[in-house]
Amino acid sequence: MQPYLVVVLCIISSSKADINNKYFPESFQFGAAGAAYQIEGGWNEDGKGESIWDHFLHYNNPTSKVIDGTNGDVACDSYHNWQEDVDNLKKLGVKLYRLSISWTRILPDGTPYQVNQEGIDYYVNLFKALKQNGIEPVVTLYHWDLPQHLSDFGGFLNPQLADYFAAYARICFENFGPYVKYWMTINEPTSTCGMGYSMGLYAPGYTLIDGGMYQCAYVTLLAHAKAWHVYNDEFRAQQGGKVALGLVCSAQMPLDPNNPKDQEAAERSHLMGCASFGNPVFVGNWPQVMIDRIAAKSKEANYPFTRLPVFTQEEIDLIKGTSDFLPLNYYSSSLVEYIDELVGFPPNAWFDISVVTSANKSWPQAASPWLTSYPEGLRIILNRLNKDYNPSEFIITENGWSDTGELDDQGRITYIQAHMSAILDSILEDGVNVTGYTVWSLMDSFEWTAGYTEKFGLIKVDFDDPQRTRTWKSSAKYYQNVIATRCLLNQCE
Ligand code: GBH
Repeated sequence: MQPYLVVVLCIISSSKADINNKYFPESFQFGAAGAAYQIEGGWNEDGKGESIWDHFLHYNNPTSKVIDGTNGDVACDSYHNWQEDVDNLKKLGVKLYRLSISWTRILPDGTPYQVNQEGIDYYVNLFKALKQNGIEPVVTLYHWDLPQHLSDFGGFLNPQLADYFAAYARICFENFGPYVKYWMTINEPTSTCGMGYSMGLYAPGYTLIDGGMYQCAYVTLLAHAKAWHVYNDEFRAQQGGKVALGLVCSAQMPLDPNNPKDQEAAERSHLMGCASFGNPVFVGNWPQVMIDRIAAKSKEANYPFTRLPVFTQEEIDLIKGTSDFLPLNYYSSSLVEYIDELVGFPPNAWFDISVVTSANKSWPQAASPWLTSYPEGLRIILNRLNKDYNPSEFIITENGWSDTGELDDQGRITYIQAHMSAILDSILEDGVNVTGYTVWSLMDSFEWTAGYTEKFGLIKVDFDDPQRTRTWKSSAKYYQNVIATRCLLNQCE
């Protein structure tokens, strides 16, 4: 045997030895996840209106926005193949299926003026089928596919969007509430505000680098809070579900753990990232360091006001306490290095934070450039959020690994096994109440700017086949076995 092979095998077996060999608690629920634009297709069928992603990818040169020039017009065609999706979920043995509702399937122009019954029927049929198979839907109201009409109104830059969103949420609660116990209002606002309104890489494609992201964050928080209050005031007593904002967070660790400057930079990176949405919802208001730094940087750049919208006390109170659980998306973590303050014009969020982040070179690299594997980071961030926010319950609503689509996807197995192990450590050793896990993703799907080049699915979808044939990968079989045995290894104790 080649010496390097021996080394590789030792690494694999020693890492397996770190896998938690206890059983998952009886109450823990395994699941899988996906999102409307990424899987449904049927983009203009049965009365569905145009979303910003439809618009973004129909009216621009496709390869300028998405690496392979593709879009979600058909995707996995789950609009037609949903029964097969339910069959696969049932076969896997999951108890949770996280999906999102396409706003423009329900309200074609986004306004409550006209409700599209065919859109309502699609989801009701899906929810009924899930329930009949003992699967609880975890429903995201907004996974990035804003109605184009509302984007023309200013989208997440216009505070009135919060009222439109609350009206849409009410219609969803009315029609789907009887089937749904877990609602997520908005998925990963850090991603959609940053990529959509500041970097311009996601729809609607704005490059408002000085303040688009903050205005979007402000409107997002108002929209989320108003939807939560609609549920709380009008539906909770009868429906008894939970509503929360979906966060994406990771461990921000000092590059040099002993360097106080790196420690401070790492803390700042956490507070101006994950906590920029976590604090308003769980604590009230933006983190103070964010308020102070953006005010100072705005002043330096000759703004006679701060670029971070200032909440009124009434708004702080409206938003605070509006999360009934903590849906957490976790993929990878960062090492954070202190640097001198970045200055330049125009000012922007990057300069406002002024840190450099990187991945440790020893962390395995996925097909997505931004994704490396550091399972311990999940445990670290869970502990942090548990301490700061003390939510009644965590669900890991996204976690997964991308490759180029191989059926024998050992990399995905290694990643999800290690991350589920970290979750088990958190539950059993740290006393963190994680009640569920919905792996990203059930099937290969449209991966935004990466098109169909990065595959996250447990199940392969043949995008060249009009039938969009689904094929189980090795990871699906592994996950099926974990669910059946509630154990990550061949044997548990
Ligand atoms: C998730 O975001 C999304 O919620 C989900 O829809 C998606 O399918 C999944 O990731 C996998 O991609 O283009 O280099 O600037 C995870 C957090 C934030 C990761 C935005 C990618 C853009 C990186 N994402 N980020 S880059």
